Amino acid sequence: MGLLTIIRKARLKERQVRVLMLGLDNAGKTTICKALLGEDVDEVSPTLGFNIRTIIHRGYSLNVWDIGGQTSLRPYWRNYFEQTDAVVWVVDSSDRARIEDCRRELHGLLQEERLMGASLLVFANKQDIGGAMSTDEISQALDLATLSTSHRSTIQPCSARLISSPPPADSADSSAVLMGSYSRKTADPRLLKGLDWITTEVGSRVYYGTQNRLELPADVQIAGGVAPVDYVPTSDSAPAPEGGRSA
Ligand SMILES: Nc1nc2c(ncn2[C@@H]2O[C@H](COP(=O)(O)OP(=O)(O)OP(=O)(O)O)[C@@H](O)[C@H]2O)c(=O)[nH]1
Ligand SMILES: [Mg+2]
Repeated sequence: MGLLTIIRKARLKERQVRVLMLGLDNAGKTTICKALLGEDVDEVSPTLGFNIRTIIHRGYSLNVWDIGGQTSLRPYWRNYFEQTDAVVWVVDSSDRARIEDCRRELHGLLQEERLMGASLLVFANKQDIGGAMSTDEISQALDLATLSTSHRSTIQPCSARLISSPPPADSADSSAVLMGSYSRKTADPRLLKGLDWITTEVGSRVYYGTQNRLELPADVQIAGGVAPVDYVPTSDSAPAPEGGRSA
């Protein structure tokens, strides 16, 4: 096991997760971060560099790097690849005109050697817009089936601008963890499902890594589309045997 792998596993055991959030400009990356942090989603402007946001979810600190997606900024994405545990690829589901650009960028990105160990969560955002592409359409257009042979992946429909009413104070809803004290707005629960998937993925690396198949805690639902592929540990990815614990 290489030194970087050891460092990475130590970090995961401390429940620190590095998440790279990428996608074409206007996809809704920054809005998703704001929604997940209970911030006002009406206040958003194009990201010209990057934002780092820490989202606490299920006892994990997800350090989310939200990078600007404009064409001129994409060459700089590679500056952020190191030590990435999960890539969150955000798609504007209403943007049919650029879905081929979106596919090309995503496939180019995942060729990167430094991202080989990273899991892939695709957020099919803007589902609130009439005529938005379904997750099946997006899966096909992005050819996620091919990517799932090299990266564990899933696709999750969502709408970062969808505002649901807060659950009751005694609710066990995991969004309570995210929001701390509730603001007026709460995030689309489907965004939280995406975070559930990431934390389960990371948990599986630390706790289930020696098994051939990813096992999920009973309360975790995987989004439709590309289900997590079977986990075949490699010499680089198999951690020392651990007791089975869920994230
Ligand atoms: N209708 C709708 N609009 C959304 C949704 N999510 C984001 N938007 C809007 O899409 C636009 C772009 O959102 P951003 O969050 O700035 O997109 P971004 O991916 O961060 O863009 P860059 O920073 O340029 O890469 C904004 O006008 C948002 O209000 C959504 O789920 N539904
Ligand atoms: Mg942005």
